Amino acid sequence: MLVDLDYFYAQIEERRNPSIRDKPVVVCVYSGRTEDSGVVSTANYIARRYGVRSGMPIVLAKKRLKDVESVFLPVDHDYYREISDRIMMILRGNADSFEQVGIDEAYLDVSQRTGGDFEKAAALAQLVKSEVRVQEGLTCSIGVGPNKVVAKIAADIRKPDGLTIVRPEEVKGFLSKLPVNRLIGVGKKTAERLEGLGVRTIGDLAGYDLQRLIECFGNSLGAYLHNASNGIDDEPVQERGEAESISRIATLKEDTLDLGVTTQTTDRLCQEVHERLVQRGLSFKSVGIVAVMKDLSIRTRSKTFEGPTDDLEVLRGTVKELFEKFLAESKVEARRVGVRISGLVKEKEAQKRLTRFF
Ligand code: DCP
Ligand code: CA
Ligand code: CA
Repeated sequence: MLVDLDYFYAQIEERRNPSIRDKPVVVCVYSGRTEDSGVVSTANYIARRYGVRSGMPIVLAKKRLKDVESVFLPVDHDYYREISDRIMMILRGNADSFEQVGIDEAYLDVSQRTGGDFEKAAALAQLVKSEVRVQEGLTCSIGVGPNKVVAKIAADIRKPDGLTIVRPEEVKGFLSKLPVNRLIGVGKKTAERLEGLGVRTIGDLAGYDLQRLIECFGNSLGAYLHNASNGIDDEPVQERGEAESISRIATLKEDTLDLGVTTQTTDRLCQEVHERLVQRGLSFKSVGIVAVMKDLSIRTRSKTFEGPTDDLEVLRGTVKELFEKFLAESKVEARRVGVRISGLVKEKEAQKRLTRFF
């Protein structure tokens, strides 16, 4: 599934100050040259009804909204990033593997945990939406499909607060009537060139001769256009680059301050995190815990070692130790608990460092 937060920066601003909620809200990157120079970062859906769009000059947005009482605010990146990080934790906790794309969207591979059942995936998507709404007070739109290309287009179809499921047998019918620019990677230029070939919809593209696409767009884009328009995509969902961290979070059976209860859950999370670590051939240097409390506040603690390790028992022990101390000090009961390892390095490097001591 692809999860994308709705009008992200503007929705955060609405949440911060609910009194602006029923007005057009425009979040701006002011360049500082003159009072109104700069561009629109994003706008809420009320402002969009007046034609305000991301990337538009602030002056133009003001013109479109000149007869309406509206709210213009400067971007507050650090704050949006902090909220994004917390949401990504929630999303990651609901995926077999996870790939964040930009500040407000992510792909979740849920094939294993749903056994490939689209009804279960639909229920999981509802759960994700309600977790994000309850814990962060924000809405998102989700697309569920047999692969990333389809999930992405599905997520864009109904916004805000949408949920669109496209089952394998529905892919062709779903895609065929949409304009080609719905495909990621098809911008204005490619769309214009396709139009020149008489290709306007994804259905037109799916039926177009592959050889001729390759002649026009080269091997890689040509093949992509052919496959994507036919709903074919084998790109795996994977963490980007040398992922900064691996984490898992889960809801406890009951709200608690009891170390025995949390350990039951965190032991399992440690195992999952460790499996992922081993799969990717990595070692970790830091261990962190996170707890979402009964009052929905979020607490974290962490510990960093001298050198990297990939030992599951070290991970378990450290998590237990961190929770023991944390729970003893806490007054509010924990509702969800999470485990995170970071400072990740390739195993070989870790080995090299170790052997240096012998
Ligand atoms: N953004 C930006 N400048 C752009 C596009 C986006 O600064 N030209 C920022 C602001 C957005 C955020 O990135 O809130 C996410 O971009 P999206 O394209 O996902 O747009 P929104 O989340 O704002 O709206 P939507 O509800 O259409 O997803
Ligand atoms: Ca978005
Ligand atoms: Ca986005």
